[in-house]
Amino acid sequence: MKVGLVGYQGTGKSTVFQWLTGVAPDPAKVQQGQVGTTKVPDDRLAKIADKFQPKKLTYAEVQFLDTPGLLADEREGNPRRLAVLRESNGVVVVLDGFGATDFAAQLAKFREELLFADMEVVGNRIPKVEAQFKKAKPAKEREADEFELATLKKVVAALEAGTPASRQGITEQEEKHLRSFQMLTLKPEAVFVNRGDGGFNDPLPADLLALAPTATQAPVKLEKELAELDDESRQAFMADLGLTGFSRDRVVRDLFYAMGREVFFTVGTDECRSWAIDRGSDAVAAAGAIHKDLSERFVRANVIGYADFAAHHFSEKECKLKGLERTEGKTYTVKDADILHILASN
Ligand SMILES: Nc1nc2c(ncn2[C@@H]2O[C@H](COP(=O)(O)OP(=O)(O)OP(=O)(O)O)[C@@H](O)[C@H]2O)c(=O)[nH]1
Ligand SMILES: [Mg+2]
Repeated sequence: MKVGLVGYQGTGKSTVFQWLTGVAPDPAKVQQGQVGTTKVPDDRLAKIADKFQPKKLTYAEVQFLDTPGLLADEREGNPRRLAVLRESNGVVVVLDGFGATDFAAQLAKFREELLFADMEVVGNRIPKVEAQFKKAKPAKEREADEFELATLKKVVAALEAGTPASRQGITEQEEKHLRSFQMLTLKPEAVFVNRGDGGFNDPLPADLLALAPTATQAPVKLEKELAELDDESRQAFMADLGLTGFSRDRVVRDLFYAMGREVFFTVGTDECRSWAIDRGSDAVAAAGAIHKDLSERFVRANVIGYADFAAHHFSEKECKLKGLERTEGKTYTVKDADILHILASN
């Protein structure tokens, strides 16, 4: 999963990128989108590992992409700057929360950039399809061209009216003609407010909190600076500022879940591990996250819910005795933090 950090110039994307990934931003790489990888912290997995003391402890990961900032008053060049995002699986809009206060207006304006970029890429295809009508073609192909053209025009009109592709009710058949555009407004979107050293304890405005997924915030630069201090001064400063802890782990988790992902666990004395999957995945897809082979030879999954596992000392044996380990088939919808044991044929 690759998540693009996007925003206007100077909203702090590179600062947030470094804070999330520990990777120093390299101006030479930003045009292509610099990638950094982060483990998704998980207290539940940490507790499981406390019990199992495995040889290896492995966390699911998420990749963040630092991208070039957009120019607020030069819309023409922005689609080109956004092109680096096409291959990402989701976008995090980073808003300036240290120099500006109009968060909702910033977001609305930025969303227009995404709409505009999609309009351009889809709209550019229209004359190419129209040119097809000048050629003699069998009726079947003609019909396909007509369908494609109608789809493109409908999508562009809706984008022009301000409706992101994700809310256009695009059908499977229409999606086939749109897939190659990798539309930005079709990707999951989260909003992050990069707070300055004041106001970070204030709640976000209601319209941002009402977003689904809800917007999150943190004083990123401040936390980075505090992390560099020695323990004593850090504690003194934090007490002064009314900061009770660092928010990086929470933000990584918030963004991971905001992208429509969740985890399941595999446990044992060799390895305890969290695996990232799309929310709502079935057991076969979960097996495929471990290994393609495992999904192809899937027979069944033994499942213990996390709450049951925790309530019974993280003991598979105890859960089995209590009848809390279920046997599930291919179509079982995995729940976040399920403990899975996949059984496959030889
Ligand atoms: N005061 C203050 N300055 C910040 C904060 N976050 C970032 N900055 C500053 O804002 C400037 C831009 O930060 P970057 O992280 O480079 O912003 P960016 O979004 O990557 O910028 P571009 O890549 O040019 O679009 C830097 O000078 C940062 O030090 C903050 O929370 N408070
Ligand atoms: Mg930058």
